[in-house]
Amino acid sequence: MSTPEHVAAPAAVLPLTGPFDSMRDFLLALERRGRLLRVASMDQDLFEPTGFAYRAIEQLGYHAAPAFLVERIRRGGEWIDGPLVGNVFPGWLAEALAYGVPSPSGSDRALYNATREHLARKLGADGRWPKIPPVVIDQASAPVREVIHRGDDIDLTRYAFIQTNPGDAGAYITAGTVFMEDPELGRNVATYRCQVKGPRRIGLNCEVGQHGWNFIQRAKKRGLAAMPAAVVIGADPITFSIGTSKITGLGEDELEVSGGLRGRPVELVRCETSDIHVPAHAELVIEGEIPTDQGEEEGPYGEVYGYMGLKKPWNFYMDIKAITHRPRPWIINAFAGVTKVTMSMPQAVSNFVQYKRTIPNLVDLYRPVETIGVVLLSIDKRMPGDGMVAGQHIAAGDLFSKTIIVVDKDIDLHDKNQIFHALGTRWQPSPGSLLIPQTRGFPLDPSAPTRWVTSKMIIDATRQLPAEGGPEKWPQVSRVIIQEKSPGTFELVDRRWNEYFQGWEG
Ligand SMILES: Cc1cc2nc3c(=O)[nH]c(=O)nc-3n(C[C@H](O)[C@H](O)[C@H](O)COP(=O)(O)O)c2cc1C
Ligand SMILES: [Mn+2]
Repeated sequence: MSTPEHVAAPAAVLPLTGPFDSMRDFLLALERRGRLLRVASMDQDLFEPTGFAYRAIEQLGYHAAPAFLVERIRRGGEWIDGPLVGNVFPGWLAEALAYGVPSPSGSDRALYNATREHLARKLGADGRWPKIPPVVIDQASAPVREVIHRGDDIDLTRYAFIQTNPGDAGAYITAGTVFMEDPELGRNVATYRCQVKGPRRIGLNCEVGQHGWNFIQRAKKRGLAAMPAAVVIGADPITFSIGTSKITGLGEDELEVSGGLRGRPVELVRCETSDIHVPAHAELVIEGEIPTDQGEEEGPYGEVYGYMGLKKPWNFYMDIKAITHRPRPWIINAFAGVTKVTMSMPQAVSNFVQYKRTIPNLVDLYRPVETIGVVLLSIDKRMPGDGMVAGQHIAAGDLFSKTIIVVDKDIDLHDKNQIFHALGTRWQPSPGSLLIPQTRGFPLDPSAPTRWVTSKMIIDATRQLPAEGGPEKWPQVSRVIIQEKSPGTFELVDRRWNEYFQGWEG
């Protein structure tokens, strides 16, 4: 098989681990680890990429389903060149590579631990991430400016943006990083979905209260009828992910944190039509202007909870002034509500440090990738009430928490079997539950009809102490007895594992 023309650099010059300067280098590193599947073509008219994304998760699981790259798609009966790329953060290997764990190896769980420790070492004693400001390079040396379209030459429909779900209002830029600037606040970098509305117009869905929303309101107050912005496809994986997390406040530049995590600055280049600066090694940049006081309807769109959202009668839009890109840009699609769409580790690490201050006996904290709304935590239980105290801190502090399950420190939060076992054997629904009738919640939860408002449930599945109404003495876990009384058992079985199954066709 010949090398596809859009594979830019020969594999040998690519680093074996991150941080990477571009999404493309990161994906090629995944490919070398056997975690990127190339498919020659897919039929978008039958929503094949989305079908594939669902099936990959269903058949292989969230952690083993690979990233996939589709060379061309059939859309509206015509073949268009991609590539279109999905599931770009497959398993914990993806985060280990992206954040630059040295020689990442071992099981998915080992990679999770290694990445967490790698990032925890970067977090300052003050709980803040290191910062390195970006640098600006020459327009002439920026890969994202190899191809430039202006004026009538602009046609967004040329690129492999897709309608992810038949219920969506149309094709979307699902993983665009929106760059905005404000004279006082500086830069903002954030992912907001953008509906493709025509060859030179996109919707821009920054929800009320988001930093982007603030930036637009401030531009309007300054008297600007339209505010320049740029939507970037294929920013490097760390920059993309920081742009999707709430670890920077209003007026804090996401790129400085991205630089800090990368250990070297993000390289920027000036836009074609505005003073905004964008990552030089991105795949594609859409430059334009957002009217500050005019809007249009937008949506519906299949959102991250896995449900179709509501059509919005009024939403921002952007008129496109220029498109610049690499030759054959890689179009990254976030299959929202289907696959994992961003990297979560920095948020997880800083959350852990934050909660460790208020819950000193916190052992581990994990939001399962399978769903939003469930938060698992384990504690080193010492006092009656410890489980409920810990659960209430999380309920109050974590916007994404709705069902909060607290377990003892011997339970591995990544092992669903152990969580179910604790629910079945250690939890007494009364008094081990606390229903919070009304508090703040994440606004997209389809079960909560009033935005920002939700009820919550804390499940204290730690072994209840006598003072909490639990038994005088808890029996030992049988598996622990075999580990303690016969330490060679699991070692022997692991050693013979392949031998047992030799010639077995089950
Ligand atoms: C794939 C993806 C799509 C997203 N789409 C939106 C969106 O359409 N609107 C929105 O307000 N937030 C969206 N988010 C969440 C924001 O990116 C996130 O809240 C981010 O912290 C916002 O940055 P800001 O605080 O600078 O506004 C999305 C996140 C991801 C990962
Ligand atoms: Mn921000």
